[in-house]
Amino acid sequence: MEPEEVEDSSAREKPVEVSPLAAGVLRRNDLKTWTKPAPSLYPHQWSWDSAFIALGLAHMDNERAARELETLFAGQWENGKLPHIIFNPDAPPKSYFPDAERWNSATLSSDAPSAPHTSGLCQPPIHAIAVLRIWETARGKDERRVELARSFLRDSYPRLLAWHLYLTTARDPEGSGLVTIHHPWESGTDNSPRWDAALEAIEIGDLPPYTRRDLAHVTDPSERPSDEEYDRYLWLLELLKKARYEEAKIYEVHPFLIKDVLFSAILVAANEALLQIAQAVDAPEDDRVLIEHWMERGRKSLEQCWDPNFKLCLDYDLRAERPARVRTIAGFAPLIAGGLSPERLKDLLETLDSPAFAGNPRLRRPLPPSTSPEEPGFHPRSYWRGPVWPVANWLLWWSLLRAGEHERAEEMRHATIDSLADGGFAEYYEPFTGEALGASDQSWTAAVALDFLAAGSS
Ligand code: 2M8
Repeated sequence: MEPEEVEDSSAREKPVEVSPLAAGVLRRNDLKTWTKPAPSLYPHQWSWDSAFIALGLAHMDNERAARELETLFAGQWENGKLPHIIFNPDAPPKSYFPDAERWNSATLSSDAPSAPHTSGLCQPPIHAIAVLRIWETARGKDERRVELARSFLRDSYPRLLAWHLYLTTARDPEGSGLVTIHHPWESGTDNSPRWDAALEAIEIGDLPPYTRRDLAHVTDPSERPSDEEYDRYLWLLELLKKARYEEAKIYEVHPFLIKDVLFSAILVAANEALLQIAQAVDAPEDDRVLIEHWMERGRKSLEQCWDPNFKLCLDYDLRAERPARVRTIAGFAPLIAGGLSPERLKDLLETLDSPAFAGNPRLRRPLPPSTSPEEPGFHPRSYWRGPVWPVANWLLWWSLLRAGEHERAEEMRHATIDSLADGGFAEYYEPFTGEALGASDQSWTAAVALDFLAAGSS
């Protein structure tokens, strides 16, 4: 499984050849039908990691890329939810916590599959974007490959539609256009200061004892969430179990209900991809009208979350009935959702280029830190509190391209490839020094590298 045509002229001049190294990471983390996000820290299948991984694999082996998502779809819940983790029965014991037993989803919810075991949460819906990429990379290749990709597209479409239907109904009973998350882990940006105020307001009850496993894999604990944060994560999990993962019940009683703008924007972009898939598989006209409606409603609702002072979009805490006033990369949600007015695009680019983000003079490279260095909750080494994440760069790069901002997109692509050439395929990077942090050999970092490189060679 070697990368095909993923050479990039900028990377070619560098002492390090990024493409074969990226392919090597994906190969080493490959478990045949799915890929571990990282060699030891994450021994199970994660939802949005697998979608990004499929994007990268599409450039190496189209069939294997499709298989990655098929494995994930096998864990889909009856109600359409794609779970955030599918547990690997062969993972070394005590390698990750919370494990399948702690989630206990198959026993608690009739919506959950009895096998494979899954968590009770979900993650941002990159999947339709990945499915479309698999189709795009297969087109123009040999007939067998095109046929396989076409049949994958046909099989995936109802899965994706059910997934988006779940998000636009169960996760948006108000019909607002914004997705409600039940846990910071659903945002994918776990310990971002976006969630600090909401988490602080939660009173922890009788929490069953637990042992963190993540710290055994990362040497510096300051790079991971704190113990206080973990207690809150685990307490929320207990509450979700108490509600037997029932959406209506959760809405009634759960203390953490937040309209997540990044999640919602990714859903709009994924609906744009789903619409193209619907066209390709000749889906009923009604489906297409529905998907278009979701896109339009999503974009409108993000506009309502706009903060004119920060010139960014803000999450909304349904329990506290107020926006979370913190500047993080999630604020660029409207850029990801697309369909912007020229004025809004200008505002967002101004914020992106400003010292609050990629224009900060202390940065090693012009890449946006996950949290603005001007925020009190910023921390340059701590997970989603400040480090630069290549997957987040990918999302912004892709969105800049869709917005017609080719020069800026190229700058982001080159700066990200350079950071990987220097630091390897880390989970995240210290923004001022470029130091590699978290897990090494992180699959989605390698995967987006392959997609970045393919864009340079096309
Ligand atoms: C991180 O999240 C998991 C919990 O889901 C963890 O910290 O244990 C996040 O970065 C998340 O976005 C990512 O999908 C996951 C696996 O890479 O790790």
